[in-house]
Amino acid sequence: MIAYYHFVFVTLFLLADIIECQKYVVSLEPVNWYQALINCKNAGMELASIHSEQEQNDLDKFLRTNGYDKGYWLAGTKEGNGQFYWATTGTKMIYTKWLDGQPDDAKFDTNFYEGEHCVCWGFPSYRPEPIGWNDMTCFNNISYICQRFEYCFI
Ligand SMILES: [Ca+2]
Repeated sequence: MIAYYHFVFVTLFLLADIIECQKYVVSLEPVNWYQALINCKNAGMELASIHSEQEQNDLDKFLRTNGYDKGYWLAGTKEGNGQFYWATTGTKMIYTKWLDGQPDDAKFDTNFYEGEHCVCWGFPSYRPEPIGWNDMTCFNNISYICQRFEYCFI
């Protein structure tokens, strides 16, 4: 019997494709971007980053399926020269999905006219469609998305 289960397990293992996939967790606790980075780390995860259209679609599907439709911090931020990068991987932002008119580095009195340097998915008061990214003041308190890479069977 044990040999049979071993056979079944090995067969399933060989038939299945193993891919790298992401597990996403949304925290609705509103915090600033820096705290979101720390909170994900403390949870054994990373603030979410998106490197391809496939990843964006996977995340969008996860958010829609679970009814998350507001604004959430991503790990994007920018250097002094204005180049956006992912703080968790240190890589330049190549793939982007900015909302129309973003990033606008908006300067207003509540951010002391210093502009917007951190990236969020949507707006805090945003509803789905179209979906995309917005640059915001890093000290805004909003929800955030953590991610962790896992291996999945398909
Ligand atoms: Ca903006």
